[in-house]
Amino acid sequence: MVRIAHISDSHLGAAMFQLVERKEDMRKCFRQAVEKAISYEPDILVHTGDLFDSHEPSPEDLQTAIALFKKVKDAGIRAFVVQGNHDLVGRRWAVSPVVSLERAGLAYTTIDSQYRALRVNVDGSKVVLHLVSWGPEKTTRRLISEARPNGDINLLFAHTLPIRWEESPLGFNYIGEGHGHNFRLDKELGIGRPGSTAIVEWRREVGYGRTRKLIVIDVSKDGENVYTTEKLEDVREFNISKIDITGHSGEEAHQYLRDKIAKISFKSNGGIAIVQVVGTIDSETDEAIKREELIALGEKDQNTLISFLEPNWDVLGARPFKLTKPLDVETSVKEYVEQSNQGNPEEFLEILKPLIKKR
Ligand SMILES: [Mn+2]
Repeated sequence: MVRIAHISDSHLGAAMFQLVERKEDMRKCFRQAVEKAISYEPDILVHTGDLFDSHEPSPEDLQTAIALFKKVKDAGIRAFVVQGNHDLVGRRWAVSPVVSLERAGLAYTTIDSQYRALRVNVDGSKVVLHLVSWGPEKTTRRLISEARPNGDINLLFAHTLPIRWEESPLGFNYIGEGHGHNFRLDKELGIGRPGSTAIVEWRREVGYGRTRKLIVIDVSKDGENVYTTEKLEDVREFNISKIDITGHSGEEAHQYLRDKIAKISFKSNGGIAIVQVVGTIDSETDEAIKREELIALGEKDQNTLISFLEPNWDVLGARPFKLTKPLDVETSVKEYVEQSNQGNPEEFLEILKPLIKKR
C-alpha cells in the first residue's frame, strides 16, 4: 500500500485587502496543512501548484516553504511539487521559486519543463508519478493524454486538468489537480482536488458547499483506493453577509448598514467582516452612505481586522422628464419644476413671465 497526501494552492504571499496580517495567515495555514499531512505518515506528499502567490516570493515566504519541506523530508516523506500559474513567470519553469526546493534536495518538481515522470519505490512497488505544471492548454491536454501508466501504481498530478473529469485518461490509480480553490473528490473516477490551504479569494471560496481539505489516498496495486479527507480551516474567522438597500432613503440605508454591522459577531478578535451591499438606490442615498464611518465602526466595536463594505449597489441616474408640450415654454417649465420637486412652479413662472413676453 502506498499512502499519498495531496494539498494545493497555498498562495504564500497573497495579501487579501493588502493586509500584511493576511500574509502571515497564509504561512500559518500552509504550515497547518503540511503538519496535518505529516500526521498521516504518508509515503508521498504532493502539492499541485501555486505554492507561492508570485514568482518572486519574499524571503519569509521562501523560508517558510523551505523549512516545511525540510520537515516533510525529515519525516521520511517524499515530496513532489507541480508549478502553478502563480509560481511562474511566463513559461520559464526553470526560474520558478518552486525549483529552489528541488535544488535544495527537498522536493521533486518538473524543473525546466512542463512535464516530468518520476519513478520511486515504495514497499517494493514501482510507483510512477507524472507531474504536469501549468502551461498552454493545448500542450497540457497533449501531455496528459500521452502520459503512460506503466508502473505498478500510476499517479498523475497536474496544476489543472483542462478536461472534464469524466474524460480523464484511464489506467491511473489517482489523478490530482489544483488551481480550483474549492475541494472536490470523485471516488469513482479516482480524481481529487483539495482546494487551497487558505482563503485566497473570498468571493469564490466562502459560502455553501465550499471547503478546502487535505486528501489522503491509500493506493494498493489491486483493489480500491481508500480516501480520508480532513477539512482545512482558515486561521482567521470570516463573516460574509449580504444586504439589500433598495427602497431606503439615505438616512435609513446608513442606519440599516450600521445595525447590520453591529449584529455581526465573532468568536475571537481579528475576524474579517464583509458585507455585500446590493440593491438599487438613487444618488442622494448613495451620497448619504458614509462607508468610512461604517468600516471604522466594525473595527472598533467588533475588533475585526477589517470590516469591508462591498458596494455592489446600482445608483439610478437622472430621471427623464416628460414634457407634454415641448414647444410651450410655460407648460414645460411648470412640468419640469413639478417633476424635479424644485418647489412651487408658480414662483418660477412669475420670474420667467417677463422674459417670455420679451421674446
Ligand atoms: Mn491558485
